[in-house]
Amino acid sequence: MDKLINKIYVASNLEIDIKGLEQSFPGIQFSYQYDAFTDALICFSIPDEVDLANIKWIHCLGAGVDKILEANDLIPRNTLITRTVESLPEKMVQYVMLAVLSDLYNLHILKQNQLNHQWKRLSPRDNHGSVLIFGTGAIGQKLAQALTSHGYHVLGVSKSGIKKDGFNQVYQNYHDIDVEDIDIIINALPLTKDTTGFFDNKLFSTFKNYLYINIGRGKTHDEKALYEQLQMGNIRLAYVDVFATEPLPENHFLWDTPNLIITPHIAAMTDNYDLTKSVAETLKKINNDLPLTNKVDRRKGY
Ligand code: OXD
Repeated sequence: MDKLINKIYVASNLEIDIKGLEQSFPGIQFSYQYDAFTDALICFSIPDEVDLANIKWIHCLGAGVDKILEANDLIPRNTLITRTVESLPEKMVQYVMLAVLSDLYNLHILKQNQLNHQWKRLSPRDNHGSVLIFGTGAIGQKLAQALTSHGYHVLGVSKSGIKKDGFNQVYQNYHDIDVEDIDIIINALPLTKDTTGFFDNKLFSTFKNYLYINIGRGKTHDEKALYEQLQMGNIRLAYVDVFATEPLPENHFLWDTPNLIITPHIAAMTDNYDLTKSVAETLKKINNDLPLTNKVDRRKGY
């Protein structure tokens, strides 16, 4: 990428520290308006008004770059794409721990009993089973470390099958795993051509009586299959934060699905501080030719 960036269009409601950034990077202008001098973008998806031919750098507001890569064919070959990571993995850990602990204590059943004025002393579940995380990137690794420190045995599935920090073992194929042992499945997959609809009835029904958590993207699972597997009880409880269509339409069948906790894409939201820090650190590395840990591999799609 040509390192000379002049004007960065911030296509977001997040208030980044423009004054501080402009002081740290003299010569670079940040603006909430697009104009013909714009040669870099901070966005979640490519705004319609942008002429991509002039864009040298695109920084994604979030960790998932699927919306930006919808325009991959129109983005110049040399354009650098980076993403925000910062505190997002830690926030994902909090969300996952919320789901895991509320399942452990049967919170959804206790709440139902409360609504029925019923005092039933359900013992907490035991937590001896293994956790299986699909996706072993920055977020998957942070989850694996946190769950390991809570005493869980953590397995992973990834395209490469390469062992990563926090995982006891990583597989290329979920068929190679001892299915009886799996008590919790976490879907932290990025959305790519290969992962679209990856969680289907076949995958879901390979495992039995598990907690399922999706913090990745809604389109990586088949929502009808999710509904059916919850009905059949293969999934005992699901926490789902992401949906094929967001906002989830008012008349969508998932709203009334038993044992499904719906959260409106709030597991890990980028805030002003995260974004400012991520932009500053990425720019500093670009200027000093340092390796970027948040660079997107456009061919892989994440
Ligand atoms: C993200 C998101 O990609 O919020 O970070 O979905």
